[in-house]
Amino acid sequence: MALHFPVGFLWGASTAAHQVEGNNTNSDFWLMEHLEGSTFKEPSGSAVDHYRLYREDIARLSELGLNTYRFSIEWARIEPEEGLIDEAAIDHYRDVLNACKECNVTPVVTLHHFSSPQWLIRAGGWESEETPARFARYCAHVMRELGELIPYVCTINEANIAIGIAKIMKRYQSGAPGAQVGMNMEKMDQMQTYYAELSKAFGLPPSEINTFLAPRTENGIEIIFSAHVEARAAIRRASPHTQIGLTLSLYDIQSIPGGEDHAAHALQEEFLQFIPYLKDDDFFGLQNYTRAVYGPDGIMPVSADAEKTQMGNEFYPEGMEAVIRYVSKHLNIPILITENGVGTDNDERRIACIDRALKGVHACIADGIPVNGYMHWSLLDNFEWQLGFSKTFGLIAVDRSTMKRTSKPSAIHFGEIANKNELSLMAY
Ligand code: GCO
Repeated sequence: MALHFPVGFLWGASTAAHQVEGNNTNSDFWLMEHLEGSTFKEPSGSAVDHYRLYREDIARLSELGLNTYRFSIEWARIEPEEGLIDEAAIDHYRDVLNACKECNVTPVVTLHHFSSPQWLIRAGGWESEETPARFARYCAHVMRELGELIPYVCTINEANIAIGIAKIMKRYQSGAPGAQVGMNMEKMDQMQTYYAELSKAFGLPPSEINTFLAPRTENGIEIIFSAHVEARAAIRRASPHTQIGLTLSLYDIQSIPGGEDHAAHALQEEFLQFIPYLKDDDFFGLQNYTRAVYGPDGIMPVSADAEKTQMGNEFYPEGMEAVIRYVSKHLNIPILITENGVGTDNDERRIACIDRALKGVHACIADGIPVNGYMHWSLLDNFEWQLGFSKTFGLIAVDRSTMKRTSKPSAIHFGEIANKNELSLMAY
């Protein structure tokens, strides 16, 4: 039996600049990765050299059968110092967009994917009242220059990630699901040394270093979402044809008897509270990797017999359907799946992840929910933030000693689904 997808469905894969490009030297992450006592397992270095090899990577994506590429533009490259635009960086991304066009690939561009310019952090970062205006100014500039080549833009990736990070810091070592991003919990103990170094590097007391991937005050959360709203207005002026959204990191939220209130609270905290900021967007970017189950005492540890991913999360592709359903119940705009995937060295499980998640996507579409695309995380094995290169989410493997790319069977499999616009049901 085969499940057919709507004509024009966006089949794609995602990356983020800092995770793939390499040598993002003006970003806050670059600085943090190189500190003594760094919580990063290794620095990003030349990552997978995508800043140089993007044409090859986009051609490969297209040859596989995919028609969409989600990638991010690095703010620290465009504006390495406040107010100073690097025209060569603009030209670079123009060429990335032209490479997509030449391959008939639809670009979905993210304007902020976790990393920020160092100067922004020195100026107060993601707790400063001035950050929304600074972000909107950068977005407007990019969209004035490149907007005609950009049909879809995500302003901020996982704008709600601070909620997930605060939670995992609290429940660290409890065995509950981690954040849907690579945080290195083993090094939590050396946080103090690290913060002292960080303080020197940024010239600020630790409490005033507000990078994006950190717990936020309530005011900080509001600043992030205001940055989205201001950027949206600026982008609409600069490039009226571009569809605008943001992305959130969402869990399938489940409960067992007695856990219903905790689950309801999680839904409110992780999703519902943000709806006022999103309801006027053109689309919603949904990102899901696992489920979180609540019991009478709150979040429950991942069960011992569950299949786990390299990230320690439960392998649970069925979560996708549940998340689409709760999002569409509360938000009446088209949905793009901007990330879903699995860190694994067993590529057959990646195939199972794709098929099982897509089955859920299809069921939602069949019920009339407007899901217009699915972008797998990730196109390439890459730099999983604090966890370095140890986690493999890619459809394409990269030998970092030669930068040679090899498509995995999952890439071929996913490409065939995209080509045929249909999913054949198999048993896993
Ligand atoms: C995210 C991320 C990616 C991660 C992925 C896997 O948005 O959290 O976009 O940067 O690599 O989630 O953990």
